[in-house]
Amino acid sequence: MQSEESIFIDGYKHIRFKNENFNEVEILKRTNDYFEWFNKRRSIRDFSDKEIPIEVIENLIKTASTAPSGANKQPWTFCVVKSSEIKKKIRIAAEAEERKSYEERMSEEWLKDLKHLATNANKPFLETAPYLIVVFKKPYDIDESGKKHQNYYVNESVGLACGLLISAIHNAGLVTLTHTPSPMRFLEKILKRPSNERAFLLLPVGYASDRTFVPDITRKKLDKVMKIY
Ligand code: IYR
Repeated sequence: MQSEESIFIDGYKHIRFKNENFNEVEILKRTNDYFEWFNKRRSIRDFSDKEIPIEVIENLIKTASTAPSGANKQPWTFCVVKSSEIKKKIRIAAEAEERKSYEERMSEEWLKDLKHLATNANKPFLETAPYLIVVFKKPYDIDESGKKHQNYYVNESVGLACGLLISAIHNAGLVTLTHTPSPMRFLEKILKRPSNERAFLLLPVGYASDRTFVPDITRKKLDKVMKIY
């Protein structure tokens, strides 16, 4: 029996998709408003230690976890670090890696490219921000019997989930930074993640500190990033 609301394809249930429809004037306004709001997003390195309810973090992660993923495998784990002891461990390990990167691993050109952002190996935000979200990717899943099952387009999927997470954080009036203290293996050890998880990105989440300055940088002009065929 097939009803209006659902059909079966190859034995699998498909449910009727319903979406809001807007007229062209509304679409133009909504897309422009969304752009203007989004264009205010900045990567922030100075965090306030003001607390945030865990329910807010749960909502952010529920949003991120709506991202499209290869075969809908949702190959991610979002580890939320609230504990100051664990934050301290992460900071010590991250700063050790960053010192090596800034002193030995990064090329002259790379260091020159970062100069205008005023970054360095010190990462106080890893202890100041009320939460760190450490995102792990899962190249494969392990079932109860220990068998491995491959996931698909894992980097794309987890990257998309991180993008949605960043947009949800911005929507909440909170701030974050896409921090990549490479190599990130220490995060797997400190957070005792299973063997199929690899650290992907670390995002401190919180309020910006009261007097925060960000580099005076601009987005590329539309004609540099968009080509119409
Ligand atoms: N991960 C280092 C270095 C760094 C690299 C890039 I590419 C940036 O855009 C910013 C920083 C750090 O977090 O300082």
